Amino acid sequence: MSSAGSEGCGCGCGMPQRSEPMTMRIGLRPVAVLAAASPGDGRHRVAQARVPEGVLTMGDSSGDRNPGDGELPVHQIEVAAFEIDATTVTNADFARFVADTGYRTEAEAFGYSAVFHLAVDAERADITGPAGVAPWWFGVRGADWSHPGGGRSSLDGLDQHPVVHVSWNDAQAYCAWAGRRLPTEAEWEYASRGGLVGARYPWGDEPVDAGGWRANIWQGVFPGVNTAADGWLTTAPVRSFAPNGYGLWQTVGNVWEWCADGFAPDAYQRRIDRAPVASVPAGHPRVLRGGSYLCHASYCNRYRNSARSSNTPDSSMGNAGFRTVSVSTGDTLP
Ligand SMILES: [Ca+2]
Repeated sequence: MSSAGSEGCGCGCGMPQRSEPMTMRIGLRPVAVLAAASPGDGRHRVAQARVPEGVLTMGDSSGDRNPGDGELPVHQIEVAAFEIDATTVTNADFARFVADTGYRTEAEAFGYSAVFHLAVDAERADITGPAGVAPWWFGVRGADWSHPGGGRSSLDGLDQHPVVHVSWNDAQAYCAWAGRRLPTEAEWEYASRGGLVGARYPWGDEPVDAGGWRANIWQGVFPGVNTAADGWLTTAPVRSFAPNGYGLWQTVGNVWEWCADGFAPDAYQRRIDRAPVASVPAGHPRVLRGGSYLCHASYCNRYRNSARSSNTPDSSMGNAGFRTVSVSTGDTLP
């Protein structure tokens, strides 16, 4: 985006990167400066879903994978039981964090973030033009978590929508405050599958529009015409549609979700099923999962359990948020 660098992340919706991998700026407010919480101290109020221990069959088994995303080979991983947010963190949740800490997100520090062109609500002078290789993304000065469309927008009516314009580093700061952590990529996929082995979507293999819409994605002709037949042009409230078998809402569609892991397209081939945070350089791209309201079967078919994407940890955009998991004794992730 603008002078900070703007290569696409390689995902189908062309999410722009704020900085090139390996040359990023470290998060402006190190996680360590925030007072760490003890798990269960009440700061984090998102309802929990219990995911039992088991064996994850990880990767694409549907045949509609995206070349280059690294969804193969399908393989199995043992996953310990954990508790995960039933929904993504909402604007109301994030507002409590900001009120308690005074935290400034990276979008606020940089002064801009990436907004999908149909969602821009800003003065023309604040729109810096296409943000990178995808012309439907604009770098918008004044866009941040509390101004999701730009300087003229607000959170009015959006308390229960997912917080967006938060970078991976911002998500880490929230986790430190909340006494939580981001899910690993394997934990995220296991939770999203909701107990269904090998299914394409959290609800099974039925199409997303069978019997009514089951997720918030794109309808129409991308990127110019969105009929919003599912009810939503951009984000939907976190408890929209129906939860999966483990009680998780909207793991696919709505917003991409940051995971703890560093991203490598050949991770499965190399059997690096989970790259610990500490093992990747600070600016290495991080995993994003679940797709967003911009996904469409004809263009960015990533509203699937196994779909993978990534972006640099200082990048923020209007279609990415996060959910957290419980910290257990023995966890090695921050
Ligand atoms: Ca939609």
